[in-house]
Amino acid sequence: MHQLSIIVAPGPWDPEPWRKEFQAVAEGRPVHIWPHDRSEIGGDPYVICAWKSDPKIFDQYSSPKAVFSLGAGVDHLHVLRSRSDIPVVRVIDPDLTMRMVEYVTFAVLYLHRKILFYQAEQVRRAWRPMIQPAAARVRVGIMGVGVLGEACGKMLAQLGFEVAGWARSQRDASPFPIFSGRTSLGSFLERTEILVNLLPNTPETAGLIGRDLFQQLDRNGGLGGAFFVNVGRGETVVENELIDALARGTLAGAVLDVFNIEPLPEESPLWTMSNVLVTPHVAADSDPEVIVAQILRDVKRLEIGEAPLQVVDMSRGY
Ligand code: NDP
Ligand code: OXD
Repeated sequence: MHQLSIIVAPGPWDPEPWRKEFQAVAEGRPVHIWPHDRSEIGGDPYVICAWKSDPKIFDQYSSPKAVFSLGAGVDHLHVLRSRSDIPVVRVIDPDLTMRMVEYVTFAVLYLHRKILFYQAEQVRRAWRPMIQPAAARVRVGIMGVGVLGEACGKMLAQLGFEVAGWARSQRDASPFPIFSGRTSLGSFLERTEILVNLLPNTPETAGLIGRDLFQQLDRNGGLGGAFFVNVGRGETVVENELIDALARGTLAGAVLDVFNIEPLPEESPLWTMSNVLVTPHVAADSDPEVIVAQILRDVKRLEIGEAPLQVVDMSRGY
């Protein structure tokens, strides 16, 4: 096979850092930003590298040799679920994983060390030390223990937290206990005070986390309340039930990076709730330098007839 053309469709992201990075390593392969460079795209075999781009691209360019997600999630490529002929490739990268580990560690410590409350006290000029449980008395539960969830859990366990995970399938070995499947979800929630969501958005997980799950969390543990950290996807949460749980005290607080609608609409109550920290989907950014290098490695594999690494099973959605 000849060298492949590279079509880059970075959707809402600034295309220029991606253009620059792809051109720097493409070794002569044509690089086109879609839709800006549409008129230049010729008839050569190509791959598409996409992030939340208009799905029309797959009507116009319907036979890519592979589609690369520019991030870890592939839910934005749901239109390809029926195209088993097109390999969809995800990012697995130590840099992105470390960024997520940093964010989740920060969020858990932020809640555990009650910084959420001290921030509100500072506004009132109030000096009010609160009882501080040891990390070993705080139970963190991670929903979704894949590449990112497992790395986050390991770090939290090293800090002394009592960590457990919830996944779809059981595994032979894990650095912390794993509950698997719907039948064990109740037991997982009952032992959890800080719930961290790192599930992908799939037909099975959409709308899974809501009132019923929040009510099952342990509010009588070392922290004296239940907390929620969402870094997976907004679509997996019923947002009005989350807001209600935060208003009623079912949840004592939350750190939220992902939302049903992004950017989070100005009128969302989440912006002004004193027990909520909002960040604009920045838990683990994709760094063009590292991600493009990974894609180029796979483009070269495709050119010599080998399958890319990290192909996703789009029939299950992650
Ligand atoms: P992986 O695919 O490696 O792991 C997914 C995990 O979710 C697995 O443990 C899987 O279970 C579990 N899972 C999937 N479906 C179900 C289900 N129906 N029931 C129970 N468990 C389920 O994904 P990553 O760890 O790499 O990433 C997770 C998500 O994080 C991404 O899909 C993306 O949405 C989000 N993300 C957010 C970022 C941000 O900046 N906020 C940045 C990067 C990613 P099993 O192990 O049994 O397969
Ligand atoms: C991702 C993300 O999936 O940034 O990589 O959300």
